[in-house]
Amino acid sequence: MTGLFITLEGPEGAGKSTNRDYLAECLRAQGVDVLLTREPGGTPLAERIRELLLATSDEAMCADTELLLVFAARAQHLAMVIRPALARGAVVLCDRFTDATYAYQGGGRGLSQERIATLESFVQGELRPDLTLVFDLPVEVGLARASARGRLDRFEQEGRVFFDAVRSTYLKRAAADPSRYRLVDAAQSLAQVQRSLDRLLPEILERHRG
Ligand code: Z5A
Repeated sequence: MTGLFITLEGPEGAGKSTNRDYLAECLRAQGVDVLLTREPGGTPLAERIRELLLATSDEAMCADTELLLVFAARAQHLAMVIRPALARGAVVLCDRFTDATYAYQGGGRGLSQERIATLESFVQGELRPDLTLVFDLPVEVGLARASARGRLDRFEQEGRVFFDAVRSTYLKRAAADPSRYRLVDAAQSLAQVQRSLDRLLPEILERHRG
């Protein structure tokens, strides 16, 4: 068995967390060692950075600060959680990773892809996800799902233009590398989404067995 790094991406309310848990259940039923985690966060220190990133405040956070905080949390998460789990051969299911940085700080905030790529190499070295599931859905559907939960965080308070840029960045990245990305139609019912994941399971198990 080799470690396998799978990330789940997509806009708000796309069902990443719900489906990450479903996928974990399916893999564990096959006897697979699964580690569930998320970004920003995944360690106590990185979760504190997450709180800084999501909290609304009177002082606006500048885009470079946001970018550096995201990568600071990621450095900690990689060192303490992701790399050790991959080294022991686990399947790591991570709710968001660096594709979210390209989508939110790149697409949404307008920071250059080159600057993000520089930090990506600095923090991750050669490590990239083996497989990335992009849960895609119309912006208004995702925002309606997120708003139904109540108070909106700092990102969820952004406007339509921001979320359109987030979505289109994800779609462009997925189209550019079909060997790594799988697009999931997240506007379908949860049962239909889970059937799509069932169809991906054999590929995941095969990749894990190396
Ligand atoms: N961020 C960033 O800017 N840069 C970065 O590098 C990283 C992150 C890593 C926090 O992420 C924020 O951090 C995020 C981007 C930024 N921006 N925001 N906001 P997060 O992943 O914690 O936040 P989120 O995307 O808002 O999570 P979420 O809204 O919880 O979405 P989700 O995990 O995709 O959805 P869910 O919790 O599984 O489902 C949401 C609801 O929809 C829930 O009631 C479900 O029961 C329901 N649901 C799910 N699927 C369905 C279907 N198919 N039909 C109907 N209802 C459904």
